[in-house]
Amino acid sequence: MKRVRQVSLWKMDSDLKLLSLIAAGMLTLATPVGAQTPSTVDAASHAASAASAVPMVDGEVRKVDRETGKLTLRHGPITNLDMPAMTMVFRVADLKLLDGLKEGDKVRFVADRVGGAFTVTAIESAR
Ligand SMILES: [Cu+2]
Repeated sequence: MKRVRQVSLWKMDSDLKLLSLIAAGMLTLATPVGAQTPSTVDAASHAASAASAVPMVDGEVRKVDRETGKLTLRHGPITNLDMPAMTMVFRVADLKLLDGLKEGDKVRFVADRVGGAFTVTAIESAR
């Protein structure tokens, strides 16, 4: 369920804590009638188990724009987004993710849809 993955990634970014709370509320609404109202702890542990399921994707840096927090990547298939290999622009969840990145770098990264925008939530250099 896509929503659960988003909660887990939002949780990594304190700036998006509010969105996480909203998403947790949606999970509560999705609970079948008759079930106990899940606490926020339940939602968090759900998210934690889903986080490990989000795969790292191979990519290559095409452009780094620190002004706008945008990162252009040539990437392999992103299974959690049902996206084939392509070159495209991502937002980054945190400007710190751009530190040390430059055009031509081979990377491994995690991407998800955050607030409707394709967003890199984690990235590391690949050897
Ligand atoms: Cu893409």
